[in-house]
Amino acid sequence: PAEQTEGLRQGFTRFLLESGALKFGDFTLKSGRRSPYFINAGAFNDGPKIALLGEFYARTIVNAVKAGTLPADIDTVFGPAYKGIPLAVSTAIALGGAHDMHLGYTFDRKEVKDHGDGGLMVGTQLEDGMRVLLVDDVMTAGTAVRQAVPKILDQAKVEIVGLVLSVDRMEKTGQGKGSAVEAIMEEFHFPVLSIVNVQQIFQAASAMKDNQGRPFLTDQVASDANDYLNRYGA
Ligand code: OMP
Repeated sequence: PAEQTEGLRQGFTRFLLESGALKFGDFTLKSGRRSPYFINAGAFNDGPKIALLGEFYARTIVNAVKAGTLPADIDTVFGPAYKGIPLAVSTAIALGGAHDMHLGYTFDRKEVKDHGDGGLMVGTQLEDGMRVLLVDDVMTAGTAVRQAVPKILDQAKVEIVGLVLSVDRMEKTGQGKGSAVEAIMEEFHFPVLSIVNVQQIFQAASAMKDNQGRPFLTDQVASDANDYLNRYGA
């Protein structure tokens, strides 16, 4: 239900703010854009935080399965190395626990291994006909995902059933008018979901206070974010 999704977005926004994963300042992005905010999934760096992060992914996936956006019979969750590794593992753990969805996890090696079991992939090996769900942290221009998809499809004739992100920054690609997420969906023909998008973050955060009663967002931050999205938002 819509109310539950709303709760999920509010809860995740609070988690981003309280964990320090969402920072305000002056950040140069991979794309070269200078952004007044940055989402660093590396801030989810201890057991409780990574477990909670996995739970947020799992709930987003379960909701999408209920809505028919994702199939129920997914074989494995793939997270591109390195940052995608804890995402895939924590998501698979959360799905297998409270949500009773038992599936594998898979990630790629960045270096070639020529001894032992060899292989480019770690975890559940990709085989023809498998259904693979991609997870990643943040999408700006979609470069990270464009690199991950061919690596997966080179391994076996799998079906990529979708991509789940923590945050959709809702930015223009630089070519064409749509967002990077829209461009990826069109190019690869799978749904792209996010736990939250940047508009929902700022909407939810504007009403939130830290544990000392101070608002998380200053007027300056809100106005800088608004300017940035007017320029780069899709
Ligand atoms: P694209 O590959 O352009 O979609 O950018 C997404 C990647 O940039 C992420 O996987 C991160 O490596 C990094 N990033 C963040 O982690 N958080 C942000 O808020 C913005 C970026 C970024 O550089 O665009």
